[in-house]
Amino acid sequence: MQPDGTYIKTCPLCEAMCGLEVSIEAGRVAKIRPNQDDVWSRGYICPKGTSLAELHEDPDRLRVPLVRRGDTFVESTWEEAYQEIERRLRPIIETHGLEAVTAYFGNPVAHNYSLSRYVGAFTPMAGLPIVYSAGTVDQWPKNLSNALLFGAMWTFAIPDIDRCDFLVVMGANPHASQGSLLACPDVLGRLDAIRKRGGKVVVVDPRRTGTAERADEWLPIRPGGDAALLLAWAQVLFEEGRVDLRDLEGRVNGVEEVRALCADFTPEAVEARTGLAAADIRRLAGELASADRAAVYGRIGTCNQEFGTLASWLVDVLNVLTGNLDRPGGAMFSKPIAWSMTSLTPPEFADGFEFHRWKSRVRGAPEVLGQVPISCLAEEIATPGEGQLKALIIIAGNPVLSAPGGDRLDAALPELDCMVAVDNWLNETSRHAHVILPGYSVLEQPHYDEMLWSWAVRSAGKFSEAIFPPDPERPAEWEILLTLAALTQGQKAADVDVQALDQLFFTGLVAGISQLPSSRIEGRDPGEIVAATPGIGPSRLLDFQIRTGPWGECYGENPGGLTLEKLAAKPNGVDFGAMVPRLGEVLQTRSAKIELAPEYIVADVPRLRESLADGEEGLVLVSRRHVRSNNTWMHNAPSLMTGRDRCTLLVHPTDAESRDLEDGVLARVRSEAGQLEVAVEVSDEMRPGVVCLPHGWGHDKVGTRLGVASRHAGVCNNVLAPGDLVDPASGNAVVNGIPVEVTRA
Ligand SMILES: Nc1nc2c(c(=O)[nH]1)N[C@H]1C(S)=C(S)[C@@H](COP(=O)(O)OP(=O)(O)OC[C@H]3O[C@@H](n4cnc5c(=O)[nH]c(N)nc54)[C@H](O)[C@@H]3O)O[C@H]1N2
Ligand SMILES: Nc1nc2c(c(=O)[nH]1)N[C@H]1C(S)=C(S)[C@@H](COP(=O)(O)OP(=O)(O)OC[C@H]3O[C@@H](n4cnc5c(=O)[nH]c(N)nc54)[C@H](O)[C@@H]3O)O[C@H]1N2
Ligand code: SF4
Ligand SMILES: [Mo]
Repeated sequence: MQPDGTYIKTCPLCEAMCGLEVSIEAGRVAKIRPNQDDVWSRGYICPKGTSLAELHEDPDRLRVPLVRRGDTFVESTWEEAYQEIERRLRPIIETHGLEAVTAYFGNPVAHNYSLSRYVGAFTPMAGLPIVYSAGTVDQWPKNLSNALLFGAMWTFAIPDIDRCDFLVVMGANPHASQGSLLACPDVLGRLDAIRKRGGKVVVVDPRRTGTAERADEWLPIRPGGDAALLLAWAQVLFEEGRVDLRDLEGRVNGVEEVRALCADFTPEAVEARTGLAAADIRRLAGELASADRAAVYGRIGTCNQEFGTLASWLVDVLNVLTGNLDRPGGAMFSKPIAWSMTSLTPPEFADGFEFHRWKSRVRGAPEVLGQVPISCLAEEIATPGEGQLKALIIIAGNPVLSAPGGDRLDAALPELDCMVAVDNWLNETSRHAHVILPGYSVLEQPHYDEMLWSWAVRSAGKFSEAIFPPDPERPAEWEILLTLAALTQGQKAADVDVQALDQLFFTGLVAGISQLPSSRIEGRDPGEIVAATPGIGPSRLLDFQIRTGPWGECYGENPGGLTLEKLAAKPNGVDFGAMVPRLGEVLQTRSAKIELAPEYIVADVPRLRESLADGEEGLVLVSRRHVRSNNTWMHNAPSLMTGRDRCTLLVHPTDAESRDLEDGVLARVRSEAGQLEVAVEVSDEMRPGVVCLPHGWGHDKVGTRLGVASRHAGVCNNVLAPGDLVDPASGNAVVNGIPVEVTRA
């Protein structure tokens, strides 16, 4: 039994990475409090942080594998579960090849100690030609724009929130999300600080969110209007001679192309599409240019929409045109203590980024950055013919609820001959699996975020140990991934040697890194490095990432420098300061300059131009998040589910009145993709003409094991999202700005 005492833990639920103090009494969690001494979060947490105990103790959480027997699941040993996978997978691969097998990676992959470090090993080791992910209902447009502007898809410029004095927040609601592609605890407190030091915060959002409430100005934009607004801001800057690259002078290609592109996007020309007054647009361009330290920050509202790529790109364009990119108080690149696997250019893009290299079989959707839209998955399973998918490995994802057209996926999944879910719950997606393999709870494993520190506002880091030792019979998720990779490669379950596979992966990685000119171990003997890095699995990898990171001891090169052991000795974390200019280090474009006007993105501008005249007819639907909810999977934590129903349709009073809707009545919401019925919440926080549903609900499906969530089922907003509605350049789903009809049910 775990001795009584207080343990330090970093919350892995979102990008804020808050420090927690977990008190254990009599082998159980007695209390979870914010860790006031955490150097990074300094005592900040949100209500989800304290729910880790409920997640750990949830009687519905799976602790042993489940294997399907007809319509039910039976508990099995790990050996039996792996054998069942082998039994199902082998004939598929022998008959149809690996083209018939795919995987889907969900959001917790990015947050999980094991999965985040081994997902990059899994796909190549398994040899899967095509995989899917939640990325195409999320940040794919920004990945695309990063790839073309900076030469690196995971290199995000983030607002230097602690030093800027003018911040534009577009399509992000940190009041709920706690920051996204912006790791920063207590974003709202930091927005208050901007205002306190005399700065200004502007929120661009069709909804007057909790974030907008804390801003100086709210721009209730028409959904999808962001790219037009940003181009108009650029146009004003050029027209008024206020473009000033400052230190970026000579380091940017394409400024003149941008000038030409935005020439006809005057504030007047975009009024209709943005729904904003030209005078306000013009004034704000001036304020942006006048501010010494300013940043534009865009997040999911600028991605999951019709012009996702253009908007994501233009956010950085504005930061460049005002000379604020890579400048303190502007939009900067973090310098993580431990470099992330995502910073490595995938071999397929070693010679530059090329798109549309292949197309999806059924719809002909072009590949972008190695993926096609997640909405393709359903038809790839359901449509017979050469290349039809027969096997699916879902890793920490719930696409039946999270993907547009998830109802089609729900109908298609039972057709698979082999479906494996690596998941801790029997939920809307995993209920279709033949085998479910659970990972550890958060409290049963160590923690250090893999990729999130790459967009953190400070160069900080912290490692927390597991609090409860996991059952020794149970593999960690990295071991599960390596085993699944081996099974996919046709190995017999009984023969899989996880340690050997891990050694193969690690030695290969070290060898690759030792050849990178940008690496601190370039030219060193990889064998020596491997021998000097003890341990196994994610902790060994993390140790390597820290030791070869900017403050690392680098295998004798910098004695006294950081190692995992040294970091672990400081559970409250270490902090090496605020972001520093480092464009030269992060740029990976061939020109070694920022490519501000990439042809591929610019080619989408005419589509935007054509849309400028589109009027506002009828209602459109957008999504929202809530601080007490986390995508589709935390509705089973009782303490988060108290209070009023949060799965409601927000409707502006004038729209409600004209449709005979009032608070609490059921409305029928219909789109070209589907329909649902949901309770109305009349609210003037909506822009008129825009209605809003939260995402991640719809827990009324038969066959799940979610006692609490199923009593608060809610409805799945993705039933309304047409699967083929995508941002064409990136293939990212459009789940905001969907035309809907709303009537009283
Ligand atoms: N309409 C609409 N749709 C959206 C969005 C939107 O804003 N609007 N947002 C999109 C975005 S940004 C995202 S990221 C996606 C998310 O889409 P998904 O990633 O598909 O959904 P999640 O709810 O994050 O799925 C988490 C799954 O992982 C499991 N899980 C939780 N913790 C662990 C763990 O430690 N290990 C393992 N193995 N499993 C675990 C949960 O039980 C759950 O099944 O949804 C997208 N869908
Ligand atoms: N509590 C909680 N935290 C989370 C999550 C969660 O589900 N719950 N999910 C996590 C995940 S996976 C992600 S990706 C992040 C997302 O983090 P955020 O990007 O901050 O996500 P949201 O809170 O959905 O805020 C998106 C905002 O975009 C607005 N919007 C919609 N359409 C448009 C548009 O066309 N233009 C503009 N300008 N705005 C628009 C919406 O009204 C909404 O307020 O949050 C993460 N954190
Ligand atoms: S904001 Fe909440 S969910 Fe996010 S890391 Fe902090 S405590 Fe966890
Ligand atoms: Mo996300």
